[in-house]
Amino acid sequence: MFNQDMEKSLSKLMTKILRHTPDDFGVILDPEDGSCPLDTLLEAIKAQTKWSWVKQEHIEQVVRNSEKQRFEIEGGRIRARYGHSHDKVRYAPGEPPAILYHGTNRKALPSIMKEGLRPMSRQYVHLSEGTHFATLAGSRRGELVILKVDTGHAKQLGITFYYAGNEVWLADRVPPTSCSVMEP
Ligand code: HQG
Repeated sequence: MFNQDMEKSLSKLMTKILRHTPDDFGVILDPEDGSCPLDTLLEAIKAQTKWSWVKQEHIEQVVRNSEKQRFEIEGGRIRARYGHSHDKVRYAPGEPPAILYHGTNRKALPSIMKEGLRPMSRQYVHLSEGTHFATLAGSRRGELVILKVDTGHAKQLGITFYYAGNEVWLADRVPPTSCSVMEP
């Protein structure tokens, strides 16, 4: 039986392979879009003793049920849409809404207001069109703080924004003067 716990656990393994350490699983991701054939991912997962029974439909179920739409399947290939720490996936530059949101925690605020938003261990800073995604992200590490990013201001300072789909935008960095704390 493929229950919710197993689905979550398989999703974590998939993010590990598709975002962070494909080499550890013998998977080579496309250097442009970070994708690999669905078959390749399936074989890499099945090579793990614990997951030897997995079928393509289980992977498809994880993709379908991910509230944050972490993955994308197209033309027999699969990729993580965002969140990479491994090679830098390329995205087309886009025209973002005037305001984007970033969820963080109270302790990180002084440093962010001094040096701006940095990708830290990922390849890009993660931003969203609405506050829901930002709330999910920022609630993971202590007291939630939501930052509003003035994208027009950031663009004037030379920042490019990239669209990763499903309301998620990425940037190489965001200057501190483009960020303000959203009052509750
Ligand atoms: C913070 C998860 C100090 C930043 C999430 C964040 C999201 C700084 C942390 C997605 C800083 C990095 C991405 C600075 C940024 N000084 N702290 N200058 N600049 N930070 O996880 O955006 O469930 O790498 O505020 O929910 O939190 O995995 O990025 O707190 O959607 O699909 O440094 O990943 O989605 O943390 O999360 P992360 P994120 P999944």
